[in-house]
Amino acid sequence: MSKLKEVLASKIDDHRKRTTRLLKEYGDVKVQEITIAQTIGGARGIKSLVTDISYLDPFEGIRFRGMTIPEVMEALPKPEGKDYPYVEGFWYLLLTGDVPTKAEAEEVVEEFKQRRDIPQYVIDVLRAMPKDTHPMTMFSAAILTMQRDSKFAKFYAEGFNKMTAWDPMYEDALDIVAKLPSIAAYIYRLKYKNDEHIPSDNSLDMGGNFAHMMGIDNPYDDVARMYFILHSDHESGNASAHTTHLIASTLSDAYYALSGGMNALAGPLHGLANQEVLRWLQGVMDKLAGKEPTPEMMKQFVWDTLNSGQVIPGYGHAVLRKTDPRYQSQRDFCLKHLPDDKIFKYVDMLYQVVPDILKEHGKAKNPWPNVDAQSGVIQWFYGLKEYDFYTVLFGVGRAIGVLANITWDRALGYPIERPKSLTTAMLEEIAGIK
Ligand code: HAX
Repeated sequence: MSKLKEVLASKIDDHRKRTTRLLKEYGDVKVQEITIAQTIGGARGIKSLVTDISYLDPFEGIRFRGMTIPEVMEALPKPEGKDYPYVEGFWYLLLTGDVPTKAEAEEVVEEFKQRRDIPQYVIDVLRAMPKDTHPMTMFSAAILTMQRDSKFAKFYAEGFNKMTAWDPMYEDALDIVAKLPSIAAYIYRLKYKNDEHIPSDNSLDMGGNFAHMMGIDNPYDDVARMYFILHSDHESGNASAHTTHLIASTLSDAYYALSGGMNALAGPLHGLANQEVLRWLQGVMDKLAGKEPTPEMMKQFVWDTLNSGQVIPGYGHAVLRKTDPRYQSQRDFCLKHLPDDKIFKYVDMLYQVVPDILKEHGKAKNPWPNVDAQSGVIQWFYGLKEYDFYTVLFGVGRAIGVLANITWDRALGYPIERPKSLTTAMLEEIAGIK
């Protein structure tokens, strides 16, 4: 058994006692009251999910296993000479809550290498899809296609045991996380690089190998490491994490669950916002026909978008009430590596003008930028200009968080999710409307 799996097994044993105690001795303690606005309004703020993998504070932003983004980037082991940590070491951290040593992280690197080749039948399915299929459709389909190999589904068919169900879920999760960069790179090169593919390099870690298979020079390897880590997890209520959790709660396996989660990520109010930011900026640049925008011009574009009834992509958040630290982290990267880039300057100008406009507009509860406002700029700078691919990159990262979560869901025996609905007449009665 790998060190990671051994540590995880012992953490699960300890943690089960805490969940059992809460349920048995304190199950009737109230967490909160719920309003009509929350019931109608997309369950906003309703505390009905549990995860220990990450926590999102509205004013501080995300913490992974209690650590801020800069703390994670600092603490985790890095490949020799690189600025960003092994994604494999981050996977270890999310699963166990422990910062791995370099040797422990590198053991996971080796384990991922063993599992990263894509089955031929997945390639056949991708190749059979119409060429204008959206990359997210291809990505989700590829994940779903691999369901036939699910160890969890086999385990269920052969006799399910609630106490050990996390083990095949973990094995599926590992198989999937290891393969996703290969699948993403295959889709990219099939669609945009004349169907010419670059075989994986066995000397490289996940981030390094992804950059290599994409055919993009370094430091894109560090971009990949940073990107996958930043996009991994945002506690459990966001649409992709929640969808994955919901599907897995039916004892569906990780392939079904993640494919569904990726379909949620593909919505423009969620992960697709990263492509929308670049699409929107391209529209601005086309209108300017090469001229530099002034802040006044930029303000006008923002107002035109709002007045036409559209949202400003990359701004606002359902939980956050300040600038997203994932945005900040990518901004720091841009300031170091591409301070003079034209699109970065546009994005930075947006940061100067959009919050005040959204405040004046008076609708958005959070006028500040989220992760998606900054991420496309970096990809564009390194030559990845096909912006409809950006959400796939988000998906590779998000898979790491949600798959760690559903492994723990099975470890703690969380039940099938089934909230209750009411009718409008019932709400009117509760409100005292005659
Ligand atoms: N531009 C214009 N209007 C906005 C807005 C924005 N960026 N953000 C919110 N609003 C509007 C909402 O559309 C809503 O309008 P209505 O009352 O007419 O329905 C109103 O402000 C209140 O919304 P809210 O409570 O502030 O925000 P929600 O929790 O309902 O929605 C969203 C959060 C992220 C979906 C929203 O801010 C939005 O649409 N942002 C733009 C799209 C985007 O960047 N999405 C990615 C978010 C991060 C993420 O999940 N990444 O994957």
